[in-house]
Amino acid sequence: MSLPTPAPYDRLTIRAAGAHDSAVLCPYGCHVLGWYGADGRDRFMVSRNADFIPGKPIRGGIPVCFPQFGGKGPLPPHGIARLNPWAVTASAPDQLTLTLADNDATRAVWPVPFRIAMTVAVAPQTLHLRCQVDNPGAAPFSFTFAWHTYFAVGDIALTTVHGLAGTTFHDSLVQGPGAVAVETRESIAIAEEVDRIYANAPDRMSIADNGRRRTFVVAKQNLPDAVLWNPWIAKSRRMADFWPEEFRGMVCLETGAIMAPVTLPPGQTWQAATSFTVQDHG
Ligand code: TA6
Repeated sequence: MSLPTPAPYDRLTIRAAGAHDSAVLCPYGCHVLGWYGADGRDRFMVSRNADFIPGKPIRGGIPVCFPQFGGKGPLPPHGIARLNPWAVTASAPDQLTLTLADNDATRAVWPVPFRIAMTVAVAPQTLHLRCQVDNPGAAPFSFTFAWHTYFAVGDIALTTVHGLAGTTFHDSLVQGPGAVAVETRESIAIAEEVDRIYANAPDRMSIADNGRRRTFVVAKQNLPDAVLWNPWIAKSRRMADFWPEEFRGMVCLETGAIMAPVTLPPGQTWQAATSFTVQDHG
């Protein structure tokens, strides 16, 4: 059965069975734009200045970073997956699967046969992400990957991140040997720009959104690394697709395979997942 082909920025909504939770995504980048509870409050942040322009990334929600995380490489920052429309290949009331396979546009930037499929499923208080990358070609290829999730928080000054104590991180804001250190804090507060890749991070982490009296629990599978990012004041002002004060209402806690690229032999498959659970404290 061929599924209807929505336009790249069409809002596709999925709803949890027997609950009020819902999520909204668009085919462009297989980009999750929103995740909502019964109260209608967004659990993700999308900038009011976000671009919805072909060829540009959407600021907020869950950018899919593939086949390159970050800007150090031959591809556009965070790769090409978030810059191309995906096809809807499976649909149910509470979940959608979208797929991007190599085409003339992707091959012009990254001359590699690939297929990436992502399933987004919503359940009570929970959002599940699953990803599968296939190598249909005759040669191996390597990639890095991340879900670059922008969590909405009531006030960054009242927000703490947990679960990373003892993890080695690479501070993207520091050059030289001092860039590598071990996280010592069980409770990480954010009061300046932070941009850290935590290598081999625990599979369970959390964000205490004390401003909105809720906790986000992040559980990852087959994604060794995590990224903690907040642009803070100066970088926020340099981002045209971001409102200068929006850093106060967001934090990125990302799950990925970043430090060690994944090499996929011909005919092989790579799978990974991440689940978000929100606990409301009333
Ligand atoms: O995940 C952190 C990071 O790599 C930061 O260095 C910052 O560049 C952020 O991603 C946003 O990247 P983007 O290309 O979406 O502006």
